[in-house]
Order: sequence, then C-alpha cells, then structure tokens
Amino acid sequence: MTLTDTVTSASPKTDESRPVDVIEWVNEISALTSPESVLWCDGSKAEADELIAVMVASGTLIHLNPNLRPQSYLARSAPSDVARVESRTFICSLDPEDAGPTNNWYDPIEMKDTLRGLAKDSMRGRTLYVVPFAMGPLGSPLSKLGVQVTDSPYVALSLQMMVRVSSEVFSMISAGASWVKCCHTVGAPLNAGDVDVAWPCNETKYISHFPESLEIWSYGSAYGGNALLPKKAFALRIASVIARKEGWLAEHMLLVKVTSPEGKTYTMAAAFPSACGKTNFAMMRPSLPGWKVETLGDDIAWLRPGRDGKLRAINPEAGFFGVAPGTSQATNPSAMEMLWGNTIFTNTALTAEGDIWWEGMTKEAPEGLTTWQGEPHDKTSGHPAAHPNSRFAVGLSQCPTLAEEWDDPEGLVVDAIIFGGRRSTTIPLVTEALNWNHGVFLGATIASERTAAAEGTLGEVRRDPFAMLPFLGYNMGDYLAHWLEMGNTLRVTGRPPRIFQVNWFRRDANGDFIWPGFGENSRVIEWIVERLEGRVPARRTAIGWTPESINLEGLDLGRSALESLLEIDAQAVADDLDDAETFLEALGSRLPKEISRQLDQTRERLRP
Ligand code: GTP
Ligand code: SPV
Ligand code: MN
Repeated sequence: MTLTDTVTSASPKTDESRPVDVIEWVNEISALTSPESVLWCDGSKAEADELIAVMVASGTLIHLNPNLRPQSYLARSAPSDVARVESRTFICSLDPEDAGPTNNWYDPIEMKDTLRGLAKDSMRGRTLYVVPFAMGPLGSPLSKLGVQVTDSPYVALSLQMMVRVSSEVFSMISAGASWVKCCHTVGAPLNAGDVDVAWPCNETKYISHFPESLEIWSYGSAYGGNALLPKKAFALRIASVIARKEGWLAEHMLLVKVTSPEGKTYTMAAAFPSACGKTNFAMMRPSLPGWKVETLGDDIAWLRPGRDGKLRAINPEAGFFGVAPGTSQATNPSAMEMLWGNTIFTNTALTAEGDIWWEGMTKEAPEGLTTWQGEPHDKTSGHPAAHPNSRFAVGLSQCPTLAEEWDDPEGLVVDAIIFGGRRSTTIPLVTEALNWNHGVFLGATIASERTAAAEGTLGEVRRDPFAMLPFLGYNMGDYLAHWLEMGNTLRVTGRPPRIFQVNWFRRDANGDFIWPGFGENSRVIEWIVERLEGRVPARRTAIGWTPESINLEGLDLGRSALESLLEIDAQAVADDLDDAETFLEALGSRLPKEISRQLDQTRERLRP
C-alpha cells in the first residue's frame, strides 16, 4: 500500500492489478466528490497504523492506556450519529412493489439525482479511501466481493477489523467476478482554513440501496450499519436480493457450533433482532457441564444448499461490532477476554486511568468517569456514562471461543434454526416448530421490544419477521415465499434443519427477567439437541412443541418460575396473532397463502 502513495487525483493506472471498472468508478466518484487525495487500501498492518496515527492526531481517536488496554482506541461520535437510522434507509428498486410496504421506497433515478447533488464536492479537503473486501472466505462458492469508497478514516479502519480487506479482491474482479459498489461520504467538506471536528457527519442522512445495479450510497453518517456498508447494507439488504435470485438466504443470524457431552457436534443459526442477544449467544459459556459452544459469527449468516444438498452456512464477516453495555465478566467472559486490546470502542465511557467502562461492566460506576460525550460523569444524574448503543469493533481472530471452521469455504451444515425476540410476555422460553412451514410462520410472526440499536421509542413492541424488518432488500411477502420455497428445495435434496423459537426476556410481576439467561441458555440448547436426537417427548401446543421440562440442575429457579416461563396464555397468544395478522395483511397479494393458512391453523389449535 499505499497510505503513502497519496495522489491529488485518482491515477491508479500505475498499479496494473487494479481492475479497469473499479478505476473508472473511483474516478467517477472522485470527480464528483473532489477529495484532496485518493488512497487505495490493502488491509495491511502498516495501513492500520497510518489510519490510527491520522485519527489520533485529529482527535477522532483517543489512545487508551496501553498498560490497561493495549493498541486500543476510543471514538466519540456526534450526539446525533449514534445508531442506525431506519427512517433514512431506502430501497430504490425500479418498481415500488419490489421494495414492498415494510421498506422506504424511493425512485432510483430521483435518488441518484438527490445523492449526486449532495455528494458534489462533499469530500473536499478529505482523503477518499478505496477499500476492496470479500464477504466470506476468499474463493469460497458462498462468498461475494465489494469495494467501498469512504472519506472517513474511522470507517476505513473499522472495515479492516470487520471484513476481509485484501487487494487479492482486485485480481478476482479483474478475472470477471461481480462486485458491489459501496459509496460512502460523511457529507462534511472542508474548506481551506476550516478546522475539522472529531466526528464529521451531516444532519441530512441517506442510506440508499439500488438492488438492480448492486449499488449502495450512504451519505451523512459514520456510525455502524449506516457507514460500514459491507455489513447490513451489503451482507443483508443487497445480498438478500442476490440470494433470492440464486436460491439461498442472507440472514440476520449468529452462527455457532455446539458440542454435546457425548462429543457430537451441531451447527445452530439464530435470528434475533438488534441488541437481543446474538453476540452473547455466539460466545456462550455453557453453565451445563460437558457442553461447548464455539463461535462462527455473531450477526450475519449466509445459508445455501451445498453440493450435498444440505443447507450450509458461513459468516460473511470477519469481526464483531458488538453492543458494549451489559457485557461483563459474569454475562460474557469470552467477550471481556477478547477485548483485551486491539479494539476500537465507540461511545463508551472513559475511566480516570484511561480505560473504557460501560453500564453493566461492574455493579458500581467507578469514580472519575468521563461520559461518551466527553463530560465529567454525574452518577446522580440518572444519565448513563456510556451510550446505550456504544459498541466495540474487533477482529474475529481475537475471540477465544472461535471455531476452527470459521474460515471453511464450504460452510457448516445447519442442524437447527432458532428465532427469538425480546418479549416481556406471551412468548415461552422455547418452542419447536411443528414442521418447516410452521417454522417459517413462527419466523414471520416474530415481534420484539425496540432497543437502542436504531432510532425509535425504546420498549415498544414491533413485528420484526426473521429479525429482518430493517434489513430486507425486497418485498417481505416475496421473502416469506422464498423461505417456504427453500423448504421445498431442501426436502428434495436433503433434510431441512429443524426450527425453534426462544425468548430469554420474559418478565415477572416486578418487571424482572425470570430467566437468568447467558450461560444458563445452554439448558435450552440441551433441550434443542435432545429434540434433534429424538430423545425427549414434548407437549404439543397451539404454537408448537414445548418442553415437558428443562434441566434446572444447579440452578436456583423454582418450578413455578419455570412454569411461568413455559406458560402459554391462550388470550395473550390470540391477541398476538391478531397483531401479527394486521402486519401480515399489509403485505397484500404478495403474502403467501401458506402463511395465512398457518395463522388459521394456529387459531384452530387455540380453541379450547
Ligand atoms: P446487535 O449487535 O445489535 O445485532 O445485537 P445482538 O443481538 O448481538 O445483542 P447482544 O448479544 O449484544 O445483547 C444485547 C443486550 O442484551 C446486551 O446488553 C446483553 O447483555 C443483553 N443480553 C444478551 N443475552 C441475554 C440473555 O440471555 N438474557 C438477558 N437478560 N439479557 C441478555
Ligand atoms: C444491528 O443494529 O443489528 C447491528 C449494529 O448489528 S449495526 O452494525 O449498526 O447495524
Ligand atoms: Mn445486528
């Protein structure tokens, strides 16, 4: 690289490995946005060091105490740029019906005009970084390629931690591989004499997806999924469109390998909405003796029938962008270990010793904290010191529970798919779907209380099918049909995975969580494995198979608590079905008949 070969305009023809169509695209963006320089990135350590040096000098990164947290940095975002902005996220398909009623649709030609207007000279005074990346193992039949241009060094560095950045991607593009164009600008041009701010961004934001031309344009934000375009924008919204065409699934799912005390292994993929426990599940330390959970991914999984006809999955990412608050030695010791160093923290609190802190890390907040906004922390104020959506970015390789198969180009055969959400009431601890189609119905009717991961009212229950509501690049009705169709394919070629639904978040009359969660969730994993092995009978209820019992050995939880965790309140379920029906009916003629049939059958089964 390249961080030193600064040029005043894109003149990368000096490097023969750069594909002509990438060069042309970069030249086009550069002519539009007028950056001061263009840098071609290769993902090297030297490049990361340079990016860090630039950002420490500019005040974007605070160097943490190297004795406490080696090679780690804290970034503080602008107060208006702290989470995904779903209201500013657009699917720009030619036909609005292809985006469907659950997405914000915008005409692609008008959107391009708007964006070109906003992007004009938007990189003035800044460096344009060109970041080539692969989603999934390089050369895997399940992988895809992309190039992100960005004027944010914070984004360029975060991409190094989150995905496989490599100039080998250019050779593959030159050899004819297709790639996704990801264009990102913070929308904060610098004029001569301007002093830059630590977190440049713009009050106007657009996260726009063009599924027909495989393009993403992001304007105005540098935060998370708004700006790290390989993640939600590519690996979910654009990939879901590609996946439908090619006969696979791009899902908001963690991926783990589970080993039972008998030494038998199982692969599980689980879809929970944002900030509902995927990272914690992915790094679970089972409390049950003899069980092992190993990590493959914590946020996104691509699932595709392999040559053997079985459904196989990879994690297209190469790092974690995890929720900080709530992460502690007690809840997620593997994450605490993983974050020893080499980590970028965003919007956490800073301790007097120069280390990071967040709510839930320790019971008491230490004295002398500086808040995520850089103010002295007033413990009596009731305001958290870390932002509720503060996060850590770190490479997968630092995860102490990383499974050895994490980079396997063939992916792992999926044995169980799990859906979940954050529900104080109604949804039991665990249920097994009656069959694939019923499982698709369970996925379609997932609802969850809103979290700080996106803008919106905290705690409000919203329907979030497959935890994909904010992440689907096409019509939700077509998506449900695609899931049903995948079942048909898998029934012919192999055996489809079994489907389960879980809820760690049921509360008692005092508003406290009934289930201890985290490592204790291994008790639910044990039940799932017992079901896969056909070793335990279950109760057939209106909403699926529920446990007759869960292994509570060594756990201080009474039978009555377990009963309330497993309780199915017919009235509450019926009300929930009404709400689900209202949501599903809004999909109109694209709602598969089979989903309506599953709803009717559930109502039938609810009748006393
Ligand atoms: P995204 O990165 O936004 O997709 O979130 P995620 O689904 O990976 O959620 P994560 O595992 O980061 O958990 C979010 C919050 O839920 C954290 O504060 C966790 O401590 C908390 N949490 C996770 N698992 C459990 C659980 O089993 N029980 C309870 N009570 N809380 C949990
Ligand atoms: C989520 O919101 O589901 C995340 C965080 O994983 S972000 O990368 O910002 O989308
Ligand atoms: Mn997520």
